[in-house]
Amino acid sequence: MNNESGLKGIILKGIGGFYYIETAEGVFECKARGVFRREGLTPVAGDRVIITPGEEENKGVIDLIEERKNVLIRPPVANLDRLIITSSVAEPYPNLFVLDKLIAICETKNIEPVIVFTKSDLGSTDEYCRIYRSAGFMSVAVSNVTGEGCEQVRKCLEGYISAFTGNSGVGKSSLLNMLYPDLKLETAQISRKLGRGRHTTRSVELFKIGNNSYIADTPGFSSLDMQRYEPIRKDDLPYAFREFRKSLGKCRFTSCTHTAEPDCDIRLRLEAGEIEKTRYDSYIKMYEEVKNIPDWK
Ligand SMILES: Nc1nc2c(ncn2[C@@H]2O[C@H](COP(=O)(O)OP(=O)(O)OP(=O)(O)O)[C@@H](O)[C@H]2O)c(=O)[nH]1
Ligand SMILES: [Mg+2]
Ligand SMILES: [Zn+2]
Repeated sequence: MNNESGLKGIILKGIGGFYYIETAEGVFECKARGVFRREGLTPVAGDRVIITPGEEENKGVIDLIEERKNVLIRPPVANLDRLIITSSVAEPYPNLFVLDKLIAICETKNIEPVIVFTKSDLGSTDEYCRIYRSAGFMSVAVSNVTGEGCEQVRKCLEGYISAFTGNSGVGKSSLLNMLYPDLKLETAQISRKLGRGRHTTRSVELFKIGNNSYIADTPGFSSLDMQRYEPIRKDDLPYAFREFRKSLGKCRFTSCTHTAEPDCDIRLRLEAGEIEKTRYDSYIKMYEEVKNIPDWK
């Protein structure tokens, strides 16, 4: 492969086999070499690539996908520094189990989760924010009606590649439009009948913000999408709850699963109110899901 003529870039989006790649020489529309498909490697937004420009202006082919820092299936995006996990305190209401699962996936993929609660004009965000701050996360209440939290979210995107994720209808695109009005993303009214959104955003797209930040708007997921993630093995699970980590090694039994054992440091801290009940409950539920998967699998 001749990389002398290669041009470095980042995939902004992929549609129907074409990828749009931002380079120092503008945006190129590219196809991926067949070898990627044969290797089962699908280019996704956020991938850093090397392309060879073709004869036609601003067209080319992707020659190489650089090694990824991480990749998510839902939303399909690579090399994330931050995942902005968005829930709303009005319809659709937060599902803390889904939220904690997403956070746990972030922890295993070296992505810093930022927990955002939208529609603070319609309900109280206090308890939700308290839970996640106490667990050690940046947690922000926002409203596109009052503008609350806007600047805080904008700040935490600076200098990073971030993606917004959350249920359809929580207001991801609305929030992005408030932060960056030039984006003019499509948003929708909540369907009254279903009480949830209608998947207004249909594909993942990365946008460049300022000089060195990228943000991805993504379509909302359903909780079924979670099943497409490799389960976190039971031995790794306690590490995916960051507020548990300082207890690890302090339980009476070295093999403590933190579910029922006596003198479990995590359970002691739960009783002392240092660990949030909802977070611990999510751990137990995730543990139940994976406890019968043998270690060798
Ligand atoms: N009251 C209130 N409504 C909001 C707020 N943010 C978003 N909405 C409304 O919620 C609805 C859904 O917003 P979207 O931005 O389309 O939601 P989304 O998360 O992008 O949804 P998908 O693209 O389907 O995943 C719209 O009617 C918005 O006006 C908010 O802070 N307060
Ligand atoms: Mg949207
Ligand atoms: Zn324990």
